[in-house]
Amino acid sequence: MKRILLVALLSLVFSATTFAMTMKASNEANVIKIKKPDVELNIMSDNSTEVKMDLINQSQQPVELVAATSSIAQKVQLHHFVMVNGKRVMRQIKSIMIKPHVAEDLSFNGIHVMLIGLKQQINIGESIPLTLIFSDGSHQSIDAKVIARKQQS
Ligand SMILES: [Cu+2]
Repeated sequence: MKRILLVALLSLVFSATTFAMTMKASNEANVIKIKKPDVELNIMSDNSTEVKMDLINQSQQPVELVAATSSIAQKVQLHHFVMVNGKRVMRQIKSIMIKPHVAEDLSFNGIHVMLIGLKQQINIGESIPLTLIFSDGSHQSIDAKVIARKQQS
């Protein structure tokens, strides 16, 4: 009985260690370089706003941005624009593909990260915490700066 317990305990410790090592390795890799993360100041009627950034894939493999979280928003989605009855509307997408050695530039008018249900007011120049989760299991926490829409490039 004792032996079974010991084996179970050992395998638990081992799997926890393996998990920790995997997490560490994927964090150290930083395969995706994130440049110029900006949050749009304009808040939409549903208390949401857009985030843009440049995502540069420094690896040989395609990597997808699969999710994002922020402590200031109730939920965060990945969006693109589609035409519906002659109107540009935002729709949720499952992931954003970043090809090897390519910079995928997110924008307020194109593919973007959407902060939905803001828990607080945001002001120009403020830093908004955002965590990006990628298909290779890595994740990166960044600060996105609040800017006015006219400042976009
Ligand atoms: Cu959106």
